[in-house]
Amino acid sequence: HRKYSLTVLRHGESEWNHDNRFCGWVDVGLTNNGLAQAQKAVEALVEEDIGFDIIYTSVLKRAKETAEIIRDGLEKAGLVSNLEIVEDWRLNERHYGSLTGHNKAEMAEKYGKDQVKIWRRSYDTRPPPISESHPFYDKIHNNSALTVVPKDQFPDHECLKDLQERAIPYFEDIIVPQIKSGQRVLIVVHGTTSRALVKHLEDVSDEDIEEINVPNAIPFTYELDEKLDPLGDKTYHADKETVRKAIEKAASIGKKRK
Ligand code: DG2
Repeated sequence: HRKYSLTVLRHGESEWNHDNRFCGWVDVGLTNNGLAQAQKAVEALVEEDIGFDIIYTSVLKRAKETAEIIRDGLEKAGLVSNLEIVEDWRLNERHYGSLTGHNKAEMAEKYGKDQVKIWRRSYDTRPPPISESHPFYDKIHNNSALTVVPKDQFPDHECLKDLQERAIPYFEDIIVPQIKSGQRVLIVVHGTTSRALVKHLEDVSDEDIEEINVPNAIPFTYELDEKLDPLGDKTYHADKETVRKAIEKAASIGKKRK
């Protein structure tokens, strides 16, 4: 029977989600819509009386801002007090390599939809690496939030498998002990980090993970047994139609620049 629960949330719409650009390690903020989406996520959690003891997030501001909105909202509703937010670079989005900054639909036009789907959703195919002359190379490397990343671990490009190899040890070593000690944990992360957690928890195959898309700003909860195996499907904290549309949006290649 039910022993633990764990809630995961992808950040609200970021500036580059809005502009339909590959983002990865570029540190953009949330749009006004993203802020409002995070507020909606708070309302859903409050409605269901869901509180947490600790929040884990990445060092990128789209995730951190979302985590702060959740914390502030839950505190205001009286569901939590002094909720700690722990950030770590190992929960960052995957590094999108040379695709960083490019419009997703334009890349599909140039390289074909199938290739872009492989880059976005395959388990182990990396996008091409970012070069030092890439327009966003300096921006990433000069970001003081990323100085915590050990030099020899700073990626030039990552696929889901690469992300999994840094994020899942962090989950196992740092987060799991908290869950097992009875803490109610929320993890506020990114599309690919969420897919890594879903793959790990649900033991999804390398092929099946290609069809799994995580929506912005809709929290989902697993009930877990003592071995941290999920008891049934994850529950999204939003109505079915909202979830369906948001997943469809996360899967879509989006629109070209106007
Ligand atoms: C998106 C995911 O990451 O893009 O890096 O562009 O979750 O931080 O918005 P997030 C990005 P896709 O893999 O869905 O294209």
